[in-house]
Amino acid sequence: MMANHPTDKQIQDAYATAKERYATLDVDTDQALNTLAQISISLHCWQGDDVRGFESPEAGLGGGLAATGNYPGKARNAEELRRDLDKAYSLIPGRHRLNLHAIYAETGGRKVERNELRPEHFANWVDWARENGHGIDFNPTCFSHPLAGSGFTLASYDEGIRNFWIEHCIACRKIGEHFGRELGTPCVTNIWIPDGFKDIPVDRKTPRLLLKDSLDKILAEKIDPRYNLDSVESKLFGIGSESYVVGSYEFYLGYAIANHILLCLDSGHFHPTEVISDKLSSILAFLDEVLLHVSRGVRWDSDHVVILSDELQALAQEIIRGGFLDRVHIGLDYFDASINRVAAWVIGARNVLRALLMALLEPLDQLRELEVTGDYTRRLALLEELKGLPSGAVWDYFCLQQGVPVGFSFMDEIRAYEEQELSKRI
Ligand code: RNT
Ligand code: ZN
Repeated sequence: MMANHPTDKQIQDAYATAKERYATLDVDTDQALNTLAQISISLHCWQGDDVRGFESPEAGLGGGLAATGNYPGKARNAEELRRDLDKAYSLIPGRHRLNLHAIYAETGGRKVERNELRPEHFANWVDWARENGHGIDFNPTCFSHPLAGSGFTLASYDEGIRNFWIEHCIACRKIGEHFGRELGTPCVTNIWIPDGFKDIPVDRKTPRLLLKDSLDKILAEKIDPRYNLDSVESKLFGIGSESYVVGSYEFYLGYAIANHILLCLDSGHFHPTEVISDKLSSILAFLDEVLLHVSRGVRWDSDHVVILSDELQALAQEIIRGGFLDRVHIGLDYFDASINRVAAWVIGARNVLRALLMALLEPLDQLRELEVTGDYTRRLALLEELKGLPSGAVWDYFCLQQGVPVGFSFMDEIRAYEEQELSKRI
């Protein structure tokens, strides 16, 4: 299918009309776009190679994670992954971050144990990030490893196993600090562990106390928050940990508040009808900052590509309406191996930005006024009316302004990249 794309003039005219239309509601579209241009999304490197990494990609994915599909062209090494990321960033308006995992270390073919990883193993990533203006966020990889084979890491009953993963997490915080120092923007280092039981445990308490103790050891050394911010990510269940997950929401919420660190909310890590949008205003009453793993669960934590769903819009509205932009770190977390992986990044990231734009285009003062004065009829009517306003024209103009393809035309670039690059990877 050859799509006809709108001309620049058509985009500009549509924007001028949209701007006037929003002005009737006292919404300043230029201001919304200025704010949007400042927002950085952290793109998860692991969408590019189905969470394999470079350590032993043949070994298979552990931790109860699953990337299904066999679309050709996944990145097989760091050069390919960076090339794919470059392509993705070039199709997303704005300047964005990279979310790296420890298994993406480049050790020059030498086996380096995870507890011995150092900043030098990420030198190429730092150089690339500096050249391209990306901040980096980081994650210890506490899965896909023989010492995670039992399903337990930081909460293992085996002290040796616990210590290995404690050392790994400490090493990762230092690498995060290095990223922050080198790139001039703090790295959020996020700990997620798979620990849990497939079947009903007898003792739910002890693993949690062990995890608490491990985290205390990991965080014992203070690191300047200008360089590294610590975060912990909760989960409800995983494959192989259906009955009990040590690092539950309540556990980490408590831990984060007690220790003044960040909490990571992954949209796929709750009961299927439970949403993270409603949690932000509660959590941020007690925590300074949170990290989001924006994902999409379909019936379970399936990590589908993020679409412009009602929940994504609700999440964006909570961030904007609450004035939380500088306290919420927005990252993506999904892995779909059944479609073009570069497009998967682009589609998800563009959707997050679109949701934020729609939230930025709300006549917030008016809506608040209606709520405070108890005029819930007008509140409902106005909220519904807003859905039909031309936010798409504002979005198109933003893409034009930022020098990235407008609308569906980004898929032309994806197709060309697939022909020139991805299809050659056999
Ligand atoms: C797993 C967590 C975690 C991972 C990444 C790869 O359920 O969501 O964030 O997806 O660390
Ligand atoms: Zn996650």
